[in-house]
Amino acid sequence: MPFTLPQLPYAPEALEPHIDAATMQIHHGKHHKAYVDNANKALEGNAFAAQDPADVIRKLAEVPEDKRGAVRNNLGGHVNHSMFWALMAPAGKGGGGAPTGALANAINTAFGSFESFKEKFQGAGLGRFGSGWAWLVLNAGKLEVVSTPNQDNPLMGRSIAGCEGTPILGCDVWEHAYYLKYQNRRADYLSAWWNVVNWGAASERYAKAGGK
Ligand code: MN3
Repeated sequence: MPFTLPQLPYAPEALEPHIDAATMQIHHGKHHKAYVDNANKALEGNAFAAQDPADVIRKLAEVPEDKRGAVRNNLGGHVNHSMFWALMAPAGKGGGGAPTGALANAINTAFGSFESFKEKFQGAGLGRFGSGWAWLVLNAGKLEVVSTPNQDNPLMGRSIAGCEGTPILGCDVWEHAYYLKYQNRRADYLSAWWNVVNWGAASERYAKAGGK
């Protein structure tokens, strides 16, 4: 079965005013769709096309060399964006606030406080030159903040992505994620983004990753 574009779990305008409807429509319907289409093109007729996309990017080194670059960028993009939509929710309706339970405790242990975690995460997003992602990952039982270029994902491993771990939270810092509303003001986008973070979804990812 080919890779498919997941539906947004909310209306495109549901994240306003923090993320505008036009950005969501183009980001999901054009950018993410192109990653899906190009990943399908790259892996057409290949056994990897029937596998879980996250599993495929985990073993990128096994993908035939002539397809590896296209899979890294496009299947990486598909995995990253599928996760990104699910990690957001309308402000006050599942989005915003602060983490609770085990994830909240682990964030306090790893970073001192929720506030210092947010500073570190925003720093990772701001410090990423050009296009990429800021991540909160669970790596060997510990939470870490990392960032990757382009559509790399920590699941690809240190030798490819420059970092490793299971993503708990990820924020797209490509200009296409914020330019229509925020233009060059990536810091403003990152500050506003906390209003739509779905901490319930992040907690589920944390538990599934084996976080305690
Ligand atoms: Mn994007």
